[in-house]
Amino acid sequence: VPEKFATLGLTYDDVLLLPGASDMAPDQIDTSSYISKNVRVNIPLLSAAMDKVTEARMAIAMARQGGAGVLHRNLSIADQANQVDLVKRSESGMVTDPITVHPDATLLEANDLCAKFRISGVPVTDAAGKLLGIVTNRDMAFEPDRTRQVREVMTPMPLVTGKVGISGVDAMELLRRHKIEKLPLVDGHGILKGLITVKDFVKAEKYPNAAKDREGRLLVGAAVGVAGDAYERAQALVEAGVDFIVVDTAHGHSRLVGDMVAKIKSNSSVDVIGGNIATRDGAQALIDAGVDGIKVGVGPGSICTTRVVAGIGVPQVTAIYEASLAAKAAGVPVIGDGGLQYSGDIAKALVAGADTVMLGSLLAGCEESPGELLFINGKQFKSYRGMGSLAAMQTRGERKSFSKDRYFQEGVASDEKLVPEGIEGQVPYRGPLSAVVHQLTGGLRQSMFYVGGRTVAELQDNGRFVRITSAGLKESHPHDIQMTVEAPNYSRK
Ligand code: RVP
Repeated sequence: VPEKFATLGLTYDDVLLLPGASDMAPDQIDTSSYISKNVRVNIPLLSAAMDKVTEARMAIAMARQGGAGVLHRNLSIADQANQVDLVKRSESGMVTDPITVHPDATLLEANDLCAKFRISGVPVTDAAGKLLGIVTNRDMAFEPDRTRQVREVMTPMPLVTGKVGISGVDAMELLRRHKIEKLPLVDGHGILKGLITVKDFVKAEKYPNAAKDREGRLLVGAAVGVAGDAYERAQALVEAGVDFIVVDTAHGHSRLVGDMVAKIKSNSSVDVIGGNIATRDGAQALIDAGVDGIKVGVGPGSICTTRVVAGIGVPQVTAIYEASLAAKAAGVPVIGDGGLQYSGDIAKALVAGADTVMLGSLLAGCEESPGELLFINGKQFKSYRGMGSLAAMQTRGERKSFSKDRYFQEGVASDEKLVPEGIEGQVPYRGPLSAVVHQLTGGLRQSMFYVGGRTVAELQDNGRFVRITSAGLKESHPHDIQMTVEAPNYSRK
């Protein structure tokens, strides 16, 4: 019988990592880890399945940096599957949705397009998207009459084209052999599906650490729920090529979650992650249901009010540790989800037993997150909200919420009856993801050096905590000084 009062719950601000004996050079550090049994990433970071954090653009950026994004599910099945498709087709340098021009457009219009998007040429397609030719700067340069139609000067089909899914090596070989700069990709019906350019290969070299699947496409995950057509959603995502599915709820220790995990697992071969839980028993229940990964976190999120509204939760370091006791024995990776405020919290999560961490607020301010830049008093912000906030759960005009079953409120008849477990707000704009991830992984590499762990596994084995008091926390942050210059990896909350 468990005791009425369980152990003392600790979180990130309650602990620090002890410095340990270290004899490594910084370039020997390997931050790769596992999201789930079969999905490996090069940095242990995931972007949260939230509608202000992860859509295709963020997922592409995360995978390029070596981590992965989990696409949120507050959108229709078709839209979410399309997002998976966008990530999978983006590859290391393919343009999935190229700018095109209609054959009846004038040269002036085509030229304006090239100038606007800073490109040197555009595929010509009809209304159905069928590739008819290509028009480049060179076709237009010697044509003084700008009112002529594109169809009169374009290089018409047959062009050198590639099939959708062509490998980078094969594409490069085609570009080289035909001495061309652009390779349109078409499907079996001649419909334009993408464009590979020489310029994009330079980009591929820019992301040497990208996290990719066996075919060299960027990794991506996607969230599903448990209610309504959640299973059909999972099937559509699998069909679109998703690498892992997260059965994503606020209470993963519920039979519905275990059943959904088992159902998806029985009919597909992608990894299935279950969550969220915050206890050893919760982790064990998911393991028994057959999960490939466990997501831990009840209430730690920056936008989350579950702990106040329902009085439920476990401080995150303890939650991760408890869950990992069951998970390690079963060989199932653990994701520490929510509550991270600084790069130092990543290593703390890993030492507690996580294999990767999931970030919401730390990434919501990036350029690649969905949503517009807000200007308030001359400062730049982006909006951020919990998936359990009223705004994310309510119906707005035509737009319904697809994700309120995360809080098991799919049956709530009207918006006034919803019980939110999250809030809405804004976070400072942080610029491109690459710079943010550089600081986060840079901090992690420092942690690994201090602890004396070359790999994530060594960090987990060698890391030890010291518990601190509020005086210790005060000493940890800058003190007795007025900060005048903003650091790229530190701000007072
Ligand atoms: P944070 O990184 O602290 O912003 O937390 C992000 C996490 O918070 C998400 O990955 C999710 O598990 C959780 N979340 C999302 N919405 C809500 C809510 O409305 N309560 N919580």
